[in-house]
Amino acid sequence: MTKIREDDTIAAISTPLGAGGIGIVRMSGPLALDILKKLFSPSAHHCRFKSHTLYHGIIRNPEQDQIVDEALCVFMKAPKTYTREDIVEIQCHAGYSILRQILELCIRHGARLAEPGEFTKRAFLNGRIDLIQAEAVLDLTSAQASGLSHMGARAVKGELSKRIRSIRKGLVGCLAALEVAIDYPEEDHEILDQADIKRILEKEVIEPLQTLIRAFDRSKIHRFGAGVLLVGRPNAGKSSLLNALSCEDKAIVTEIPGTTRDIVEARIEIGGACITLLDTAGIRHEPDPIEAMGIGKIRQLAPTANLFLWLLDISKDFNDSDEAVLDMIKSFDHIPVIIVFNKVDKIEIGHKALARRLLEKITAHHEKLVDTPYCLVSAKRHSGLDQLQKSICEILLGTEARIPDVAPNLRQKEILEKTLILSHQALQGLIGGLSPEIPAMDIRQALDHLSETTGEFVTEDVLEQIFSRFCLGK
Ligand SMILES: Nc1nc2c(ncn2[C@@H]2O[C@H](COP(=O)(O)OP(=O)(O)O)[C@@H](O)[C@H]2O)c(=O)[nH]1
Ligand SMILES: [Mg+2]
Repeated sequence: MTKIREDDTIAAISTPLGAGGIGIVRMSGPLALDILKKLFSPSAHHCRFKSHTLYHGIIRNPEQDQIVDEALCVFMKAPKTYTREDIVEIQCHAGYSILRQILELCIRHGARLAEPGEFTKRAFLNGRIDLIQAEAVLDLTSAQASGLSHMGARAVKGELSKRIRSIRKGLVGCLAALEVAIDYPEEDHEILDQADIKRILEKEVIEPLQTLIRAFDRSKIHRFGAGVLLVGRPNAGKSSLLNALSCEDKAIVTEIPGTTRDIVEARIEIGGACITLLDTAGIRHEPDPIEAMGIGKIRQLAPTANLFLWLLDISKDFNDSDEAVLDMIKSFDHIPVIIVFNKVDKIEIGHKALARRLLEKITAHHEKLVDTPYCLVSAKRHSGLDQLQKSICEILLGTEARIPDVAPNLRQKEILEKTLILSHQALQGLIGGLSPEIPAMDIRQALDHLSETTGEFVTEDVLEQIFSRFCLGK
């Protein structure tokens, strides 16, 4: 990313490219309105470009006096804008050629192409949002499922920043008291005594830090999604189940065993998290060469999976191929499993007894699966899927699958961990009766780390890393 000159005017297409109704070209900076005036002929003759008011008109190429598009334009005067600079948005039709022509006109008349994330970076540099809020904007623009957008929306509002500020306040209070103790060691201090400092460190610093770090762990699946691998012998109904769960017709389903050879993916949302279902080749005792390659792919993918759904045909007995599946599952012992007895529609009665009998055989081969949850479904009739989704949710997100309201991202969590270690160290120092200089040093360092979360103290490298992950136009 090039070094930003904050006094220039930037422009970008701010809506995704592709077929759509409308597209938006956005400009931010001191020339935004002047450029708009050169390109835009408002329908209303008395148009004075009042701030935050939408005007209808035509965008023209002034050199060739050519109409580019009919548009709605808005000028937003600084500082009540996203970047705290003057902003112009030109809403036109979404065709790429139109958007590009308008962007080129903006650039020809004095703007420069924005870097990825530069609008948000300006909002940060101009003090409208802190770094946590800026990163939350990134979450909001990339969220595939409701969990991340829920956390993102709260962080954009400043709720995570508020928690961090409160921890900072605790640390600052302790440091101030320790500094008084360093400067005036002989006197009794009114501000905070040792017991107060310890209590604040514990209750207002360490505990809230631990809560936030735990929230990161709880939010991991919401943030990064999860991979669920469907495994089972050929014809167990894996592809049918992928289609049923995703309500799509993604994978080919036939009665011919060995139809699926490549991995087929489908995304679904469970408990607010984005889950990638991966349909795989059937595993059998003696695979043909192509099936064997498919099974090789499963082995490659398996270590990254968060969960196996092991499909069995409830109407069939446990055989060598099921045993081959079990061997594969056994070799990834740390990955949880849900046993899915499929095709219950083929059996009139006694599903549970049949399932139990199969379970006995499974556990006779692998005792560890004794407490493994199981579900009875019919992928064909779409029955039992709610219960299956519930089990998936419980395993991936826990029984109390509430989406955390605030949770740090990985960068912030790593900083919080460093802050926690130093705060602990300070507390131990105080308990151990060290002279106040030493815990004060720890707290000062903890504060330095903490300020990297909100961005009061942050290097250009870190900023570049963060904002380069944004898309153009945000
Ligand atoms: N009766 C019944 N047939 C099913 C069910 N699920 C799949 N099948 C059939 O079983 C065959 C194999 O299904 P498929 O999904 O391709 O199995 P895969 O090889 O495990 O991917 C197809 O003929 C499906 O129509 C089910 O729940 N009930
Ligand atoms: Mg298949």
